[in-house]
Amino acid sequence: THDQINVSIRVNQIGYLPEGQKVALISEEISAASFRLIDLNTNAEVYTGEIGTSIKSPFSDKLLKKADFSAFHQEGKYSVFVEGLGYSAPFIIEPNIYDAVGKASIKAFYFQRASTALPEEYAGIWSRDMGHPDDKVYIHSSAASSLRPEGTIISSPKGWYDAGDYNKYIVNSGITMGTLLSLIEDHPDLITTMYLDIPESEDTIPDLVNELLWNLEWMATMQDPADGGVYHKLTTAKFEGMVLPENATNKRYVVAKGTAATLDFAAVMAQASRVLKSFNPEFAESYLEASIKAWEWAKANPEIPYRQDEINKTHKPEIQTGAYGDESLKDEWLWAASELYISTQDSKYLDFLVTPEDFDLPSWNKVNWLGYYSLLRYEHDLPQLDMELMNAIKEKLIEKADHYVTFSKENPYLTSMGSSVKDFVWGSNAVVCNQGIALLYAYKLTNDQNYLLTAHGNLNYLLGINATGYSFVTGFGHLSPLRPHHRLAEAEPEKAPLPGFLAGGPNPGQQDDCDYPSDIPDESYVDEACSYASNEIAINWNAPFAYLVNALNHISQS
Ligand code: 9MR
Repeated sequence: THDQINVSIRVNQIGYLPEGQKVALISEEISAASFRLIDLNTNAEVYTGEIGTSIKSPFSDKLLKKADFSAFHQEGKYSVFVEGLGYSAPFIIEPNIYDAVGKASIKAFYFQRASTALPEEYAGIWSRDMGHPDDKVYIHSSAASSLRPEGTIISSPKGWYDAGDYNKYIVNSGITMGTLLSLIEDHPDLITTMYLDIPESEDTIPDLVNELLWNLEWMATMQDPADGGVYHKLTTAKFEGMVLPENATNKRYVVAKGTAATLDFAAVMAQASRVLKSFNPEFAESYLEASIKAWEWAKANPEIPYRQDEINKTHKPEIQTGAYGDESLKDEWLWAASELYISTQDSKYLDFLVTPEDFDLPSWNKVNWLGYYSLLRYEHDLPQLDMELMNAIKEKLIEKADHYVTFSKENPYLTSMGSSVKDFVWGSNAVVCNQGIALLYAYKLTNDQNYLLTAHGNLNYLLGINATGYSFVTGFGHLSPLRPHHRLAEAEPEKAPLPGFLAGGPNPGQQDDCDYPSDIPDESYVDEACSYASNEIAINWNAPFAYLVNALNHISQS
């Protein structure tokens, strides 16, 4: 029987592509020298192979062994059997094996919608009543201006909840939107074929574009029409309890305009104007205007970081929610200038396109490479771009991608994740995804399969081949998070967690009060709702996951 599933045999718990690399990783000491592949429909043994020699884990003394069945291509449902251990989690071999998780990773954004009820027709058992109308949001004293003094009420509905909490933060929406808009620009066929089953599905606009519009419409309201500056966030003063949106009714504020928020906004709106051109020309035009206006505000206010502690010294009520404070703004300038240059081809932005000294992995506070990726995408349409700049971008990207490939071949998990211990930060799973995306850009430039293989290794890591044994996406895999730090889920703990969400992932920082099973960086994960530092969900983690899984899926099917 295969009822004793043993996750010490690590597999991609969703499955493998028939032609792809297929490896299981054995994370317990064993004497068996071979493994078997069992067809779960017939119970037949369909393949046997030798177990590889031990490889040391990069972060612990654990020894791991590979079971490689890449030579097996037959479609079906299988398990890896190892004498003494038992059966791995079941998995499928099929060409469209990532369709469902790819779709779910984007449908997750629908579940994060603020200011609307989610009918059962689209949300199934996760249907809910309307909450957070955000039609009466207060100007916080830190955001007061002469036309909008403290206490002024503005309307700022829609948007996505940032994460496990219910607030809406422009900086984090920035990288999230940039990543999803780039998915559309890099894989345009995807958008015409992906059906998400959302209220707008029957209109003429692709579902993915409609989903992005939900957040764009909110973002547009965060710009002060008087001067073009953008508020840093829309938030309650303190985090709400673990209750449903309809019961989370504390006063909401827009807080302090800032340069990072304004430049991120400028970048997103400029990129959105390109994507929307053929679907909604009116919005496309108004978003480009909003972008230019935001840029002008930033020019006049080039260094206004968001410093929550400082703000709280002089403004009331005290704001305790996510800070997303960023002291270094060079990268935001680069990103905004890149997107604005591509969308307007106005040469005034060219001066801001400085040559990269390094490859910086995108994260909410490091966004320059979102701009460089876009320049790479449109290089051939932009004759004015400096050759030296473009060469440096390629060189730095390839240098890093090569480093990732080398590391992935040496470490047992076959992933670029962990080439530096610093990879295991708060939201480390987004690091895995963003490294995968970088590898896909390197692949696009060179057609070198090693980059594609390593990017796929990162997907395998997220779906089970990692030091914890979890598939980190809710609802997908034999062992996946059941108690994410997610108010929408925790408010109704009797239900399965909302599906398609990537957990933050291993984080030895452990900045919460949970008990972790291990202090080792890549094992520092706990599937408990208290663990906002390792088990929260967030839009800026789901976006690169959606990019990685859908891009890999698209590449393998085209
Ligand atoms: O993703 C953010 C991480 O980089 C920071 O270290 C952490 C602490 O400031 O905050 C994370 O973002 C959280 C935000 O502040 C509030 N909403 C939930 C986010 C994910 O945990």
